[in-house]
Amino acid sequence: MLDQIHGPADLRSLSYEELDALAGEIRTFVVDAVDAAGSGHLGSNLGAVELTLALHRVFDSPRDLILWDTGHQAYVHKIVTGRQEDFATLRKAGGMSGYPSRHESEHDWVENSHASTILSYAHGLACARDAGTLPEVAPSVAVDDDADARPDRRQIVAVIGDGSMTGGMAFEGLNNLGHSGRNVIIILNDNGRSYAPTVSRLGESLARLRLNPSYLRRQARVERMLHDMPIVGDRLERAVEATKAAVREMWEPPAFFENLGVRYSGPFDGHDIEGLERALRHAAELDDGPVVVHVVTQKGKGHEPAESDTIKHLHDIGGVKPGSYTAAFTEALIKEADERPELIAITAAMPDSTGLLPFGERFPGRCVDVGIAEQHAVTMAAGMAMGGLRPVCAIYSTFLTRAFDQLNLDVGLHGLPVVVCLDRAGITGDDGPSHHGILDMVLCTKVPGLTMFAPSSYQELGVMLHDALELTDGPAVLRWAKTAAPSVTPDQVGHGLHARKVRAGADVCLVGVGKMLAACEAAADELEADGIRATVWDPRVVKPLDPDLIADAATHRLVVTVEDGLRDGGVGSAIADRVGEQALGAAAPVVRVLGVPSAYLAHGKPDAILADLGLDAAGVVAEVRRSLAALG
Ligand SMILES: Cc1ncc(C[n+]2csc(CCOP(=O)(O)OP(=O)(O)O)c2C)c(N)n1
Repeated sequence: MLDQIHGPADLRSLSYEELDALAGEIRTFVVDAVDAAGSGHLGSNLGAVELTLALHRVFDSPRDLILWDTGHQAYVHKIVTGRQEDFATLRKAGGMSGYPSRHESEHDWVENSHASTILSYAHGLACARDAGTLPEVAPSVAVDDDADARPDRRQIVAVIGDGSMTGGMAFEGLNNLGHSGRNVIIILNDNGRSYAPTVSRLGESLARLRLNPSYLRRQARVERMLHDMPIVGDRLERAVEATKAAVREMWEPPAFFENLGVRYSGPFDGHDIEGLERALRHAAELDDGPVVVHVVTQKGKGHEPAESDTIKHLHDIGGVKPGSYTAAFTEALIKEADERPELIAITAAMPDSTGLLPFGERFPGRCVDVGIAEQHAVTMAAGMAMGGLRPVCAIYSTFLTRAFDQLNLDVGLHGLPVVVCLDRAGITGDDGPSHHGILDMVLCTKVPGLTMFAPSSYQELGVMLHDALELTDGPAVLRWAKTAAPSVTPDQVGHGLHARKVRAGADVCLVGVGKMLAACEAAADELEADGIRATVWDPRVVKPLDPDLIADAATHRLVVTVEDGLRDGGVGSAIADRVGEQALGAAAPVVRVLGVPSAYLAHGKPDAILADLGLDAAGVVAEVRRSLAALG
């Protein structure tokens, strides 16, 4: 049946039995596609199959706007909006994105995969709709036929998970939307999970609500009553009020939403298409402000390995690999925590992929999951440090940009010893532009008093975490890539805030930041075969820069710096500055800075993207040859 679905209109003629069969086919398709891609989001998509089908049958996308928070759960949306064949290239270079993509389809509006944004987008789009500036889209024939019963208004439908509801922006959006009274339908896709179980009292209340049999019976009664009534005027009003009164009596979430000016309806079974459609139609008929439709889904539904994965219901596939920087962090953190009872680890809803799960098992009560709330995590860490604890925040590099203000002012200005550990730094690849961790060095190196480390091996990470925790008068940041970490001997490990000279040569000085050290060493080998002798430095600490590194670099006529972060304003440009000052009055060396350009880089394999940018051994060799030739 799946091959008959070329667009949302093809769904509308199907019976509920056919839809159930289609849902099964879609699940098999998604599992196979993620398996073939070797990466991708699984559990979240398997849980959203029926919801997506119901949304596309009730609403007329793209005339109605279906907006996905984070976007990792939009595979089914892609499947039913004509992109089945593109799944063969899922997350591959030049192929289909793992998130909604405006370039791919008119059904996709938002492609930023940082969480908790969708209520703000929805509010803005509702303002544009109400102002009449939203670009026109003709209604599709099928929906036009039965649209008479509904207000002639383009619907704005924002789908947000219970995990993403824990983010500050979502609360800000909800508050403002409720106050504005704009008509927006919010689908709260509640599976009780972020990556890990969702950490929030609202989440707990939602769970109580959805698990309480007497509530559900009463809810079902009210639902039946609503369903049996002609949907007009006063009587609908009265029925809705009855629903509200019924749920308000005892349960907090409805009151939580309604106190903010947002109607609440639910909870509805997110795998019952017919019931979902009824709920969505009712929501569409309301005309007095935003409404939350609370939908209960099961993450990973219909795929045994996902259903039985108690850690993350196969949110995505793959885990922490032995020998990775993340594994080194886990090991080092546990070692440090053994010695430092005041050490606390903090995660923003990602305890598994940041390597904190073994820490949490070993030290229950010393691992805090704050929800998808990076800003709060960093300022909470500031408070902890003020009070004498030693917080270590484990965050993906790309998500720290959310909390830069907090790092700069709440932590930095107060000179607090907070340690921030950034995983997935550099070019991350498959997830595309919103997930590359390329801003961290540019941003963090501007925070006064902050020390920043970039480990180049498994062993360095442990040494650096220890040294970072020894600092007591300001923040420290460590950043590392997802890739395997080189394993080195004790004599290949530095110490303190010193850079490490890896080898000496008179013709060129190569400086390789973090994992780029390996590219510089390989380039030095290749150049040596050509008679070009290279010095190689591992800066280790990218702020403050070691004066010995600067002084030595300044004795070469050519310096080439290599980093997997943004080139402009990054470590290389700071080195170039300092080398220029050092050589003042003498013949200053030429410093070539290699790094990532300011651009939204599409998805692809990290090594291939780096190679395209000249950030591999071959790129370094080419740069050295070109520059030496120009110098004559
Ligand atoms: C700002 C930010 N922090 C962290 C993440 C990583 N992340 C992606 S999906 C996700 C969990 C989302 O949970 P939920 O919204 O409930 O959706 P579900 O996958 O459970 O359907 C997290 C933490 C992110 N995308 N954005």
